[in-house]
Amino acid sequence: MNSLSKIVNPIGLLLILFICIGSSYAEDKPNIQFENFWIVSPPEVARSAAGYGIIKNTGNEADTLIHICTESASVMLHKTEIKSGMAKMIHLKNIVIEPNSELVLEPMSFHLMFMDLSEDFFKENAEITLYLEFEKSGRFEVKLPVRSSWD
Ligand SMILES: [Cu+2]
Repeated sequence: MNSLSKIVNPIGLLLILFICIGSSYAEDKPNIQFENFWIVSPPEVARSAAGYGIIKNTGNEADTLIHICTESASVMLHKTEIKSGMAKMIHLKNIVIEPNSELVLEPMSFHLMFMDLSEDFFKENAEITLYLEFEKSGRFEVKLPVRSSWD
């Protein structure tokens, strides 16, 4: 009996340790996810293209998007605002994604603005790799297909 408990105890302790680490991990961390990201196919003479999608934070802590970049263009996060009947694009250097919320990038609202487009954008079945860096969650790599419509 004694020798059995000596074997069981260390395993039990390890299990408790793993459960503790697991639960604290889930309690106070952001959980960033990306959905339906894509780029509107630019006409051949275009200098810029817009990108849309949803950034979700299903975690219990806020996180801040601090940097976006791609090797295929220069890219910024924009927000379109209507001021005295005129649509104006505002450049956002960073944005907080609150816990259990999402940032929707869509026309006439938040969007990715790609400029100085490389040939990558005009290839058939083009796919652009976007890097997004968050203050707490670090760096993500998201593939964005270049498409001509919403379907
Ligand atoms: Cu824009």
